[in-house]
This record gives sequence, structure tokens and C-alpha cells, in this order.
Amino acid sequence: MMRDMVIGLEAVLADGTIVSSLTKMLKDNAGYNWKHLLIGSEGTLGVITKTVLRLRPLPTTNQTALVATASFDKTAQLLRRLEVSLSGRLSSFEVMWDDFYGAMTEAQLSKRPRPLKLGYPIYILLEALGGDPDSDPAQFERVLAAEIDTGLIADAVIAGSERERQALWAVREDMAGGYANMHPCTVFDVSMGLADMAGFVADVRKEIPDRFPGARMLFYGHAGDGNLHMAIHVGKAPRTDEVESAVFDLVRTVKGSVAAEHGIGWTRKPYLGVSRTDAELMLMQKLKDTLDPRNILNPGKIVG
Ligand code: LAC
Ligand code: ZN
Repeated sequence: MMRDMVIGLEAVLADGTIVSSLTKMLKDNAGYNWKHLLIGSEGTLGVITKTVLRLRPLPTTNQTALVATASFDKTAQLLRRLEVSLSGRLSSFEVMWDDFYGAMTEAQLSKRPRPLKLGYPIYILLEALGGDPDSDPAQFERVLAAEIDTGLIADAVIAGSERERQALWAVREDMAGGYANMHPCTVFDVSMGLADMAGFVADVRKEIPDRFPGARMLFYGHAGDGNLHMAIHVGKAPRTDEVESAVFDLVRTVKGSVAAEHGIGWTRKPYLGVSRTDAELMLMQKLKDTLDPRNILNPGKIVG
């Protein structure tokens, strides 16, 4: 659930109390924000039974492109510049490292041609949303052309129709085929400051094959949010604990998160301390003990 979309909530607590604030107020600073305590608590503090979501008017235009850059540093610069030059309209910035792009487009060749040639270190799926059909597409093309001139974009293809737009999105989202030779694999959902991401990826790319010769890896993510996904295959046996502890040691060094969007559950529970201090863990445990003293709500998940 996207935290900032939720404005109202109803939940049942462990003792049966129903707490309800099905408000339509966008601004409400009256006391503790208990709604945000429950959002993301994975059912461990209460059972959410109703929500009020904030809706926004649907944008009427979209522009989509796949671009390639020569480095992650250029990618980060491009993100900062597009946030300004697209007048706040940038809505997707999905980064795909060469390994991911190569595997996906190779597996999809029977369905669609590869939109940009191989050989660049980074590919990015960009999308902008807007409300002005007269000027939005022209602005998008102008902005991308300008970044080709600055050298931040090395190559680009812009979708000229809804069909082409879907074909570009499919490179990122039609992932089953690209994973075909990755089974079994350990998948990750980490995040960190954008400034740390290039170094982190380089460290994983060095350390994992050092420890697990012949390892195969795919890197991709929602880099606009600092969110990085990785899939790591180290052979017929998954060796999940060893792979996780190697990767999470590196996450610790960049003070990153072990769970950017998919939560902790029980698989990431042993690593919660990578991203949370002892004091934070103590506070989480106190909240759990207070709200669910008999440990009946999704026991064993996150804390406790
Ligand atoms: C994705 C999902 C797995 O980004 O979070 O593809
Ligand atoms: Zn994701």
C-alpha cells in the first residue's frame, strides 16, 4: 500500500477494539498518526478492514521512452535534470543494468525486436504524465534531444503509439523468459541513497562471483526511489543464507534498507537489524507487546 495514498483507515486490534478514522480530511495533525503505524505493519499490530484512498485526476497525456546511458553516474545526473526539465511530470524512471536488459530482450526476441542495441551499461524506461496534449509530447522530445546533446543520453527510442509504449514497458515487465536460466535464485528488494548505488552494484558484482564462481546476476529497479532489485543465481543449490548475508553485509555498509517495498515478513526478519538500530528494534518490540500482548496477530513476522 502506498503510504501517502491512504487518508482514512479502519482496523481491528488484538483485543477486538475497532479503531476507525474513515476521514476524507487530507490534513489532520490531531495527535499520534496511528494509521501510519498500521500501514506496513504486515498484520502484526492490527487487521486493516477498510481504507479511504486519495484519488487524483487521471493525467490525459503520457510520453514513454527507453534511453541508454554510459554510466550510473550519468543516470543519476539525468534523473536530477529530468525532474526539473520535464516540469515535475516525470512519473517513471526504471533503471535496468545491461545484464537485465540483455537477458530480458534476448528472451523476448520471438515476441518483439530489441528496442535499443546491446552494449550500454544502463538502460532506463522513462515516462512522463501530463495534461496538455499540445505541448507535452513536444516538450518530452525537446528535453530528450537536449540530453543527447549534453551527452547524458547515449541512445534513445520514443514510443510513437500505445502499442509501442506497451512494447517498451514489456522489456521491464515481461520478466518470466529472462529468468529462465536463473532458477533457483535469491531475489532482493533493497534501497539506498542514489549516490551509493553505483558503488554498491560494483561491490556486489565483484564479491558474489568471488564467493560463488559462475554466479549469474540481474540488476534492475525503481531508481527514482533509490530502490534496487537483484536476482542472484549461484548454481543448482540456492545457498540463500550465504547469498543473503553477503549482500546484506554490503547493504549495511551503505546504511541501506533490506526491504524497500516488499516488507520484512519472516524471510527478512533476521536482517532487520541491518537497517534498524537496537533502539528502533526495541521500540518496535514495545509497540508489538503493547498492541498484541498475546502475540496472536501474524506471529513470528517482523519482530517477536
Ligand atoms: C518489480 C517488483 C518485483 O519491481 O517489485 O518488478
Ligand atoms: Zn519493485
